[in-house]
Amino acid sequence: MTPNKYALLEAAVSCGSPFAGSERAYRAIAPRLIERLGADRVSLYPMELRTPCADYPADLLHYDTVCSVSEELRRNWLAAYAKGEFPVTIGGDHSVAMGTLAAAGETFGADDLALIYIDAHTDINTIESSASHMIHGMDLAEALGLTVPRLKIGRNDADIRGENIHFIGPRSVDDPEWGILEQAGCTCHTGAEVRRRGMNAVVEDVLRAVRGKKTVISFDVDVLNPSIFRATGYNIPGGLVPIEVENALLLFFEEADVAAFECVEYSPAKDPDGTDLETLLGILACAIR
Ligand SMILES: [Mn+2]
Repeated sequence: MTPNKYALLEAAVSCGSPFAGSERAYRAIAPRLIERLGADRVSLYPMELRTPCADYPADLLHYDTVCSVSEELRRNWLAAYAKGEFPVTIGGDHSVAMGTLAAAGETFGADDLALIYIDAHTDINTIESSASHMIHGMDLAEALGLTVPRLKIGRNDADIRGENIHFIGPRSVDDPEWGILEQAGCTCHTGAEVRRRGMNAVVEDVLRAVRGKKTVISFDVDVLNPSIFRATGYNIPGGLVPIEVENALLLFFEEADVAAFECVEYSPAKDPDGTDLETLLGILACAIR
């Protein structure tokens, strides 16, 4: 089903990650989506760029800034959904998934929500396990209610159950994260598994698992292979190619009950000639139509 109206939700923060740049992604992407879809099919939810806070706890870097963005995003998401619009979060670093998942968990209920997380990483570190203390690596531990109460967005302790989280494409997973995601019951289809079995086989498994659930798709552009796409913080070899992500998105949007979409970690500052933006817009055209 094609929604009548998309809500384009800006999440203007990059200090949940070690790299500046992604806080301006919405300003590059949104005008192009409006151009393609037409202004009458788009509602805009812009956000002020945040100055990274100067003081923050050593174990949660830029805590105030990151959490204020996720809280504002959550409010905008809920307002858009209440108007019947299809929420599209444009980050920002991946910490903004805390705002998206808080809103989706409150709307659909943790038991009825599934997440397809297309990313080179699994972002499931707790405060205790994180070596970097960057919140963009902890957003799923937050959504699962696995980490400390002070890192909490929205009303629910847990916005989703681990068994309803399906990763596609991870190839850079911290050692402690394997234990956390296994304990939580998440399913991880690594980049290597996609290469070995093919994307379609992985998509079939995920479709079967998310059947009957409201599904959020969170797409981190760093899942892509750096030979093709480099405009993001981490350029890790062994990634997916655009057509794999495009096919997966087409199938998920055709066959799953996709209720919200998110695209994060695109950095216009690392894309001076705009080549990667064109690649990204081709991928987004398979999700937002
Ligand atoms: Mn990532």
